[in-house]
Amino acid sequence: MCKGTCIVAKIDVYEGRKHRHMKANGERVVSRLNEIYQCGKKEDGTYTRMAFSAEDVKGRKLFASWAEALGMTTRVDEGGNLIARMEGQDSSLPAILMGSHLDTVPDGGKYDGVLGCVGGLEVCETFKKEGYVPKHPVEVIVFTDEEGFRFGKGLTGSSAICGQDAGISDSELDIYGEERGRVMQSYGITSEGVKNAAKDPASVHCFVELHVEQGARLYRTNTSVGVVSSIAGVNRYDVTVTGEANHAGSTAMADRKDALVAAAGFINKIPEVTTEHGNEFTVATVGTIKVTPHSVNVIPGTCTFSLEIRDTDAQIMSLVEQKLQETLGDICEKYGVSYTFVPTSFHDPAPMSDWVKENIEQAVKELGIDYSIIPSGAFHDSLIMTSVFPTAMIFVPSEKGISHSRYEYTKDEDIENGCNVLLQTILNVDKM
Ligand code: HGY
Ligand code: MN
Ligand code: MN
Repeated sequence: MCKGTCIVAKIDVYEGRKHRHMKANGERVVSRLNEIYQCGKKEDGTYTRMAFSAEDVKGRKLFASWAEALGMTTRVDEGGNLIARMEGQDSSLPAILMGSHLDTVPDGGKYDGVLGCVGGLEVCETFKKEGYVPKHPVEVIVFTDEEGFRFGKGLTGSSAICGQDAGISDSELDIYGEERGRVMQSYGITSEGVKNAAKDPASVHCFVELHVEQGARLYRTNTSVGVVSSIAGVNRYDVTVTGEANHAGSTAMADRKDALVAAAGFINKIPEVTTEHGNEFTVATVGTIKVTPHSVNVIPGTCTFSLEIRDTDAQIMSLVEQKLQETLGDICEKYGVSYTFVPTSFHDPAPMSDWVKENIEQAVKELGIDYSIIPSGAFHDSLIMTSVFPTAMIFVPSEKGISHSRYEYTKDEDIENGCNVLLQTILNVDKM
């Protein structure tokens, strides 16, 4: 099997007579990843493109300018999704969709999401440079607010395109106390308008998302490409433990109802309970925490934290939720405090579409690249897209499995491989 960048996507051109070789330009893709990364540069030296921020808007404008230079039309739908479209031979045919997201987590990396957008554009640019006109129209979508850390819910644009309630309102506040209605003005959208962004399923042939793995399976096995079998589900909860705020100097240890101590006891048990009742894919995380009154000399009266459970099996997710809740109940009883456990979002695990996945597998084989079939622990816009449109994903390795970090890195040759697999996949599905 070929490793590295020795591949050339081979296709029969649409007239079916001449044989033509097409190849994605890895250097151009890497250079664009770097350019978009610069759009996230902050004064504190981190690179963050939070959804709806000035940095994010700058990145989207740059992306749109590249698409327009190719003669693609661009528009922003009511869900805020930026859609670049290249017409095919027959504009009435359903479109082949590619894409991902440009927004990042705080202090995020260069590849997460951006690769799927820039890779999709690279497929269009290769077509254009080769004078190749696909049968179907092709669209590259930059989805709105995939990460969701700002308002605690992501996948906003893909939910809108799929006609699913994104669960948002203009009056909700982000973690900095800003109103959604106000911050979404940078995209020219409103929470009400987002409800009208559904794409007609009949207008879509399929969706293919290229992404970095964000885990270490490909890296550890030195495998060039992953064909994604399914995406883990993710359920989120807000947990509040309520004790008694009291004086930190004069309240004896035996007399305390310290909400943080109880919460810490529970959080400390999460790895054990999750491992016991889950499987190798099951993960549970507390990612945010706050106490009140938040004073150095007051025993915390309340402790509120997020809890997230992910797995590729919905039943295991329910079981782990139940066991974690029982554990929380036992610990709170021991400390004489109470708790609430409020579900905030549910996304079931989702298998990828068989026929699109098979087309990716066929593409990888045609290119002679080594690959494996793997599940995705991270979620992606494809998690939502697969509920309405035939959807599948291509992964390339993340060095040491690191992602959601400034240390996220994918080798240039892996980037090029991924783009060529995407190119060949699009050529294959275009024949159908
Ligand atoms: O959180 C996730 O899994 C995704 O990377 N946003
Ligand atoms: Mn991410
Ligand atoms: Mn992503």
